[in-house]
Amino acid sequence: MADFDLVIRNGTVATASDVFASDVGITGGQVVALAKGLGAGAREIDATGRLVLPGGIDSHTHIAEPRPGPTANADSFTTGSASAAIGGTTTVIGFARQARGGSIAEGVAEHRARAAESRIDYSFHMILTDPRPEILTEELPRLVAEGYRSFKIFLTYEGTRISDAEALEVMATARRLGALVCIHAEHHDLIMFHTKALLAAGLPAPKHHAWAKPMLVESECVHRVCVMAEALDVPIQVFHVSGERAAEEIERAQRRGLKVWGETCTQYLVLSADDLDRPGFEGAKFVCSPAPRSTPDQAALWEMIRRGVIQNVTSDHAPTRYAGPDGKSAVGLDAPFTKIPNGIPGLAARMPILFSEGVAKGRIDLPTFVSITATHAAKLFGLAPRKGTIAIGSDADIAIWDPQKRVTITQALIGDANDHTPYEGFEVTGWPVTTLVRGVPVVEDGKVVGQPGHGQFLPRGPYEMIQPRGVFPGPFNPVDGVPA
Ligand code: DUC
Ligand code: ZN
Ligand code: ZN
Repeated sequence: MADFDLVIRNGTVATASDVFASDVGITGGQVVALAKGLGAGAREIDATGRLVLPGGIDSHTHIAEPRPGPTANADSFTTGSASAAIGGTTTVIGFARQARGGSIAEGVAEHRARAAESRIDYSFHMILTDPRPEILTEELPRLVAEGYRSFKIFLTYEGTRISDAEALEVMATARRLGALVCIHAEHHDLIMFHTKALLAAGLPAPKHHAWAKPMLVESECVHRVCVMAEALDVPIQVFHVSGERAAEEIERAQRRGLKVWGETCTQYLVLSADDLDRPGFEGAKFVCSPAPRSTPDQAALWEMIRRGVIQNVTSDHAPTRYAGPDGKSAVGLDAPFTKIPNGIPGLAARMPILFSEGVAKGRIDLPTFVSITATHAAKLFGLAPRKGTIAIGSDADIAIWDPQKRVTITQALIGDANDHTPYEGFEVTGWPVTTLVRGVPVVEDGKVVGQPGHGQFLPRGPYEMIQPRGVFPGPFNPVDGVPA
């Protein structure tokens, strides 16, 4: 009679705080023992020479999100979750979107149905495109209580963006309900001004996407949303911080004591505006927003990670194929950058690139890697301590890494439904060979073995980290209309 369902034996376990030699005993999908020399498992994995790490949490992923044509999101949850697991990720947070004029509850129900085929666990942010009073006061209280505890708002993109006045109403609602607001912060009118001038000057190529959205459009808006959050005493996360000046705004807000958290993405650490200038229309494969920046910006972001200003690195996986009737090239090989759908894929590449560029190259240590890929996201989005760590009682979401394995990233390896990866040819050291979700192998020796539907929805209840501070800059609390 075995003592455990599964024992991972002889590995080196790492969490966001410790690195130690230990076996891991798993029963009923949870970690139940951590010690050397554990008794027998019904199944055993020999992890000699391997790292045993918490499975990644990618808290910013666009999987199977519908969008108006002609282009389309390439992934279903079946393919997206396979790709995530290939790269060591065991939980994704995706986006349920409100259609303008429509209901967010409908968007959530539709996305739940799509996500039911996921092989790994999942939760959602709700994209609010039309925060009418009845949405804020009737739908959101119900949905937050059901476990959808974060909102995304956009301050740019026609058809998706909301005004500053609406953003303030969303923030006030989040404060009342105990939800977290995540923000796409770019100065819309300034982007439009640049865009008009670029097109008038005959500068419509993919590389001019970055010219239309210089760092200033982001850093101004990050500053603005931090001020709004300060005035209303509302915790926020700024999504996809792309370079130094935007990160400095986050740091300034944090120094004022605000609960402002910064996320960056793999692409801002390893890609640059030069990639948008590849021959022909190839630059379209790198069009995302904010735009990739410069090599000094990449270095500044690593420094911000080391200083703890940026605590979370996601993929912002937003896959559009290049070829075919719904691909990026379908807009026309001479189309202006304004017609190219924004977004690049990156679910599988995220953790290997961060491990290789971060840990293997000595920019960050192993606990920091665990924190930025899993633990911080678990805490910030209310999934801890069940997710994001290896501890007694946590879900056995585990990626077993070969830290020496050298891999050249190719689309064939990535396993999503896209037809290209922006990281094609990128060489990494370190690769997750086996990925377990609640103790069940989803990837084994590099092969996807997990079944669609194994993934579970993760409702998120109230939690301390996103409670307001109770500190207002003046004598009045404008959210509740009472003295502060
Ligand atoms: N930017 C986003 O904000 N979302 C998806 C893709 C992108 O580039
Ligand atoms: Zn965004
Ligand atoms: Zn996004």
